[in-house]
Amino acid sequence: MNEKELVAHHAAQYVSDGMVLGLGTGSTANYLIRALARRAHHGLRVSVVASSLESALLAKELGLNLQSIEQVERLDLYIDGADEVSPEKALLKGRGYDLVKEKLLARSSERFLVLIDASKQVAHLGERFAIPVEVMPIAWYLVRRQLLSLGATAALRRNVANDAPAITSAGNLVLEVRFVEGHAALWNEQLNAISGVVEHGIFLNERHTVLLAHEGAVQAL
Ligand code: A5P
Repeated sequence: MNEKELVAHHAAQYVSDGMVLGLGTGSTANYLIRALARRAHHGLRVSVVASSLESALLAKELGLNLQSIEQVERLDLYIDGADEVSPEKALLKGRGYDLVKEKLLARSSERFLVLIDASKQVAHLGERFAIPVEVMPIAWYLVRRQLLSLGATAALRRNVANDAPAITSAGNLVLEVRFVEGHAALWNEQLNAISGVVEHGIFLNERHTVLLAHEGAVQAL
């Protein structure tokens, strides 16, 4: 069992009967979905909503009770991975294509559980990856100009074939942004103030719990 699998298996124990659970996206989330399906096969009653088609298909294939986001009245818990976690527990997410739903579910849930291994820990956000800024297609150039005026760099994310800009599941473009100075709280404020920005990958520590798998053990940060 690798550390992503270990932390996902541990997190699946946090789920209790009758919960409505949001499923994240990525390899750690996939391990969680599999662990959850095993518990459901032993009697756990849970409804799930997915932050991506990939997670929805896996949940359905494994027999989980998949609901659409528009149907659920409440979300008890959202469980997902992250790309970076700072010492202040700020998160960087969004290297996939479903940031809009990830953040919607994370923010709409009573609790948000973040699952990481030690490779995700950074001294400050943006250390390893650019900040994903999801923008309306028509707005990308104007948003980029505002970001440059803030002293940031911003490049359109390319698709895997590198022959066109990447398009997210929500039909938007993504600017990969790097700020020269400042910190996550300031960047969060600046990005939230730019018209045409649909979502960005900075999750300040609102109230999420981070579970870290390290050297065979899992601890809550
Ligand atoms: C999806 O957009 C991302 O935020 C993922 O949650 C993040 O990239 C972590 O992915 P892994 O669990 O595959 O490391």
